[in-house]
Amino acid sequence: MGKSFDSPKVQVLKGLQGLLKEIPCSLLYDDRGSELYEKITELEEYYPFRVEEQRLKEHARNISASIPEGSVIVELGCGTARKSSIVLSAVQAHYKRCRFVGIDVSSSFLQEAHTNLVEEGIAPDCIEMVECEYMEGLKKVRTMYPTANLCIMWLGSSVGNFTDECAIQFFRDIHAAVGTHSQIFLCADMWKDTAKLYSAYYDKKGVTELFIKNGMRCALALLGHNTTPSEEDAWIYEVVVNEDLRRVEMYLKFTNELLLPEYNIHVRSGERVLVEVSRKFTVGDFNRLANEAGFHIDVAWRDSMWGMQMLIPFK
Ligand code: AVI
Repeated sequence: MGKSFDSPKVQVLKGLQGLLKEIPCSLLYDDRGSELYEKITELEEYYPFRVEEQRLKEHARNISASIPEGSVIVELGCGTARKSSIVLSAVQAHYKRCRFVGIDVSSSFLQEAHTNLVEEGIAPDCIEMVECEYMEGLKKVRTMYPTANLCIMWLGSSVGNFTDECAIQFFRDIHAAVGTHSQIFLCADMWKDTAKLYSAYYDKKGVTELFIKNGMRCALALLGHNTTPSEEDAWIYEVVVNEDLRRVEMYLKFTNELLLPEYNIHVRSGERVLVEVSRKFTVGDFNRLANEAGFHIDVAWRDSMWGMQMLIPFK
């Protein structure tokens, strides 16, 4: 796949011109994709969302105690802040005060997040929202708070959708944007029973299939190719739980060929395009990743289903 610093269109081109075809998973989250993802989080089979919320509730007190007093809690892609509010309430109870900055590209999410946090009892004058891409947002927050410890929350196990190379670069970019007075608090899904993984990504209602097809539609639209419903019906959704790479792979198999000669793209009938991967970590996998990115794991809360970790940059 193209590198994440390529434009989305270049990433799509590189991904579809290669031998093993793929598209960048960042394209899954247009408005329709975000709506479908919300529906995925409500599916019976999709355990990650619920488990993460439960674990945050169980460990909120200990998590808050690992965030130094006076820290600014910054959430990347805060959405409606439903999960971060669990930690924020605990921080407020622990220190009698908490300061929060939500970063998101969606202004409607930021407004909703603000309302939700106030409803949860977070003092309105302690909440700020920054409508931005992540790194730009982090640089702004560092300018707003030049000396405070920044606790950067990255929830939702999104690290699972990154390759090692991209995740390492992402952590390094965070470090470069905010410096050493910072920590990252994130959740990562752990490797588990393959049948459980398969059904989480191949749900009976077919919502994940629609989500994946929507991503492919967005990718092709970037190349000026608007797909028809019958073209999309000919894409078969396939899920592979790859035990060697410890990841769930979500493919679309094309049963009709796709020819875009102006871009040198030819997806043959029967060929699969990898649309998304969701990695599931072991403790060792995650330790290696953090280490290579220049962070060490300070505290972790883990069980066989889920893992949450606090990362601190090496001095
Ligand atoms: C956002 N991310 C952590 C989800 C996951 O589980 O990898 C995206 C997703 N794709 C299909 N279902 C959910």
